This record gives sequence, C-alpha cells and structure tokens, in this order.
Amino acid sequence: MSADFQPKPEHKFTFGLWTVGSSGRDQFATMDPTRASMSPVELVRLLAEVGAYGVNFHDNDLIPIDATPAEAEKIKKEFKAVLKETGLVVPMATTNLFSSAIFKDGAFTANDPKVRAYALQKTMRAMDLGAEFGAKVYVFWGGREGTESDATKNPMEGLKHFREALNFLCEYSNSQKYGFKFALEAKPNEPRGDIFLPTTGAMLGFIQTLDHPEMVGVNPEFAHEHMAGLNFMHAVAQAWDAGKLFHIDLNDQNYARFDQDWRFGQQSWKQAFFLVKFLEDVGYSGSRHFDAHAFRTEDYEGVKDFARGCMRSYLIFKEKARQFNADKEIQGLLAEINEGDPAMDKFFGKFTPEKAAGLKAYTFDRNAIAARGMKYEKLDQLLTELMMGVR
Ligand code: GCO
Ligand code: MN
Ligand code: MN
Repeated sequence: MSADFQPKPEHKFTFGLWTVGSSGRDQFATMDPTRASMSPVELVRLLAEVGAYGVNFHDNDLIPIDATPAEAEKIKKEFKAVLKETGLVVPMATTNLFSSAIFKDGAFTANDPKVRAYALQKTMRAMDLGAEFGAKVYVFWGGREGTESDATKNPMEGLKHFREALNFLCEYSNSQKYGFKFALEAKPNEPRGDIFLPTTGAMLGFIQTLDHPEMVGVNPEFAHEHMAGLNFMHAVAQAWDAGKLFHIDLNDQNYARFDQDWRFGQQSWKQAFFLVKFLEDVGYSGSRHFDAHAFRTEDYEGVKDFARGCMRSYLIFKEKARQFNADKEIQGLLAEINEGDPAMDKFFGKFTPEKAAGLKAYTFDRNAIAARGMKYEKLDQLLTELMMGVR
C-alpha cells in the first residue's frame, strides 16, 4: 500500500502552465488578479517542488503572442534549461485559440476566412513549438467554436470547417513526422453561448468522419461533462471502449454550474472515486492532467497546497479503489449481483435463426424475475462507509 500518497513520476501527474499560473482573475473579470504573475521558469520550479511529473502549455503560455523571434529564442532556451534542471517533461501541448480578440467569432469555425487561415497558421507554429519540447499529445479545445445566435452560423458549415482544419493539421503533423496524437476536448458552453460538439460523446462521433480517425482521440474534462449534468466516468468509459482516451483533464465542479475549475476531489467525491477506479482498473497509462485553478483567495503557498491536493486526492481515491476491489463483503455482493444463469446462455452471442426462434418461443416468469431484490442499497452503503473511512 502506498499510504504516503506522495506523487511519483510513474503516476504521470501533469499541470498546465495556465493552471498553477492562474492569477486568480475570474471568468467575468469582475475582480483584478489576486496573485502576481509568475514566469514559466518559476512555475516549472513550483511544479517540481510539489512533485509533478510534467508541465503542459498553450503556445502563448510560454511565448507571448507578440514576442519577437529573438525573445522567443531566449524564452525557449531558459525553459529548456529549467526542464533539464528539474527533470520535468512536456507530454502535451496546445494552441491558444481563444484569448486574442481575433477569435471573437471562433477560430477554425469563424465565418471570416482570414480568421480560419490565421488559426491554422497559429496551430502549425504551436505544433512546431510543442514538438520541439517533446510533446506527443496535441490538444484541441475549441472554446470559441460556436454561436450565441444560430442566425449567425450554420452548424453544418461549422462542422465542415472544423473537419477540414483537423484533416489539414493531421497531414501537417505527418509531413513533419511529429507523431502527434490529437485529443479533442469538448465543453458545452463558456466562453461561447453554445460550443459545437459539446460533449465527449459528440466528439467521438465526429472523429469517425475525419480523414485520419486513427490519429484523433479525446481529452475529456471532468468539469465540462458536469456542467452539462452528465456522468463523467461514463463518458470516459465510452472513450476508453473506443480506444480514444488519449488524455484527460481532471478538476472538479458542481453540476450544472458555470465553469468552476476546482481542485480535483474537492467536491464530487463519489464521481472522482469511480473515475479514478475506472482509470486504474483498465490500466490507463496516459497523463493525469489537472486542468484546475487554486481559489483566488490564495497566494503561491496556497497554489502549492492546491497542486499537492489534486495529486494527493487522486492517490487517496486510488487507494480506496484498491480497498474496494479487495473488500470481501463488497466483492461477494458483486459476485452475487452478477451471477450468470446457464439456462440463458443459449440465447446470447451471435445471431442464428434457431436462436431467435427459440427465444421468441420461451416463456419468462416476468413477475418472479422482477421480484428479485438487487441489494444495491447495501452495496452503495458499503462503498459510502469505505469512503468515509469507517470501514
Ligand atoms: C477551459 C478548458 C481549457 C483547456 C485548455 C487546453 O475550460 O478553459 O478546459 O483549460 O483545457 O485550453 O486545451
Ligand atoms: Mn475547462
Ligand atoms: Mn480543459
């Protein structure tokens, strides 16, 4: 048992520069920043101090959008040096296609072709930057791809433009031999009124319409599915089932609220537990990326508490999942619940006309079957007590 809950490189805990680097400004900019900005170099040192494995970035988290080539070179040199000094790696990179006002009507799906072309140019350059730092996963979060009024944009056009952009960028990655896997991140709304492809499930359907579906998977985010009132673990399971779980954004959020981006494990304990249990049970080996922010009440000591808390809670849930899998009473109940029925075996599996005829002719005692108590109350209470630490 790893009861010290200390993060280790094999846990693959990563943070974005924009997460621990958040200055505490809120979404509506109703309050000034509450923390002074830290440089990328300082943020990498902070992440190393708390025990993270890796750091991810948007192009402009590292290189300001208006930096001169000489400034960019200097920043890259310093960043490479601090990665070497600390041993942190860069598993994922992405593009900021949402901060500059040029993206007010979207990036790849903007109505203005100049904006769409600029978004492609910016992404190719950002892919070059990510590849230079060894990133293997490239995330696409289309925060501004959407509408406030459906009078303004035809969703069919939006999908077509998004598809063309991804097809182009897959070919670009191949032409440069970057070996990127693309991970599409869905969000239902914010900052747009409605964002195209609002859920992980929607992304999974869309991927099959691309020229290189094998290169493209998803980056589901806990908070985004919860904003839409959905079950995050179910979305992750569908992605895993499809072989498409290329990355994951962990954080926390009350259901059906605005984007909260809380510390992982802060609020939705059971959902977080089942998520961690799922990832560990199936053997997910990618990054556990925390896309969250410390409360704006915090100084940088509080930011460290936040980052440590994300990782520590993950490891505690992992330990609880191990206990769940080892608990005799729980496992006994599960075995009972999932008991097979040999008399039914002949009706399952591949279709044959005989099987269908046999099943159609069979008589079920519907009321007797329905009368069986499933013991789910007992099972769930056992889990609740295990999580509450009295088991
Ligand atoms: C959000 C998103 C972003 C993305 C990030 C990386 O709600 O703002 O989650 O944080 O994950 O842009 O693609
Ligand atoms: Mn988010
Ligand atoms: Mn995210």
